[in-house]
Amino acid sequence: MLYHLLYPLHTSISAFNVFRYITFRTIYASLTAFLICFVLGPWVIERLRRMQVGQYIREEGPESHQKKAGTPTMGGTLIVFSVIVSTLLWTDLTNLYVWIALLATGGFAAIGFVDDYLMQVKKRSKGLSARGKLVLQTLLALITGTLVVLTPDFDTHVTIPFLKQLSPDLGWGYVLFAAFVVVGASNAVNLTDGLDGLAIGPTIIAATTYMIFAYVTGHVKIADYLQINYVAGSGEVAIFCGALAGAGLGFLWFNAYPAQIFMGDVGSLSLGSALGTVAVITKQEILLALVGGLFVIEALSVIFQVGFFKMTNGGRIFRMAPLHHHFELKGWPEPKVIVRFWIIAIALALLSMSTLKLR
Ligand code: 57M
Repeated sequence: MLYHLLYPLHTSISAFNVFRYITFRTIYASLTAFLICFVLGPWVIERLRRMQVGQYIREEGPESHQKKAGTPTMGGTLIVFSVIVSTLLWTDLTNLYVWIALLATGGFAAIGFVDDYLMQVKKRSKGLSARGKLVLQTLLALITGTLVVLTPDFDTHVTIPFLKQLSPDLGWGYVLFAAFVVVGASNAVNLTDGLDGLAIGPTIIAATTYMIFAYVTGHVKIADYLQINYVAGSGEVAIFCGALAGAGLGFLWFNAYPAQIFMGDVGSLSLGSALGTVAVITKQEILLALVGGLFVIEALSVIFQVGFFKMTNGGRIFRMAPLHHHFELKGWPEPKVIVRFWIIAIALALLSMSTLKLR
């Protein structure tokens, strides 16, 4: 909105020329989202406490988690609110990709909100059924994928990291591929959100990485130099990524160990879908498996644990899945698990950025 209101005034106030620059608006979108979370955080925590939206802790979890019972959850409402307000404030509102990213984020937040509400407010221990949640996620992801493919000049070739020559064109099949990326990312972040700050930290790292990808992908000269896909208009999505990272930092202020608030499914499902949607828009879809490699590792630990359990009638690979619980049960203090997982996330993000040159 500010772009439309203030940039046109640059002819009389030259300083307003700065509003044309994506870099400037990305920085301030990030700071705006951070400040909204930072300022509203205490009020939201207090409101959730009064509404008794406190986390129920399942007995079968690690003993150390029992003391977390009652921690306010559904803090993802604050994250999503901050991202939407900041994005609307700082982006070019005629950009279709921005609206697609907001639609996916808001839609997945709504699914998570219903699940949290049923579980935490209506005290229905299971919330939405796993199948029901997956159907809703898939439908929304298919709509997101279709909108992306329908965007003028969108290229339905899939980018294969490191292999410049190999880039298969999926045509309309790209909608299914995009939906898989979005739903997969959403659920992987959800599984990871099991320790204080464990999901939001890598989300900030991934959002910052895709902020860079979106900027270079939307810059015709840099995209040409790097020999990556040029996606006209994807630069504005860097501002959305900046808002994601800023809101994440603001939320981390309160979700840091010992957490005063959890994000809930409303946060984890929406943040994952936001990263998946941005990965599709910037044509760095498969690379998300590296940028968000920590989320992939956590999801795979569950898949292998459940698969092995079924194959061996009760055998376990890990002491408990997802992987963060395995290290907790090995005796690592929670903060040590969290920070070491953040370190891995940073290393994977740096590796993913190197693929822009290694082609
Ligand atoms: C999402 N939710 C956390 C919080 C957060 C198939 C199976 C692997 C599913 C998985 C599961 O239930 N996943 C759901 C993870 C939960 O966090 C809430 O959920 C929101 C995210 N969706 O925002 O509201 C608990 O995580 C802890 N937490 C923190 N700090 C945070 O900032 O400490 C969360 C955020 C919270 C709190 O204790 O209650 C979760 O862990 O459920 N199931 C599991 O992950 C369970 N694993 C398991 O059963 N493993 C089995 C099989 C099935 C693989 C095995 O290894 O044999 C573990 N989680 C729980 N109990 N709660 C262990 C058992």
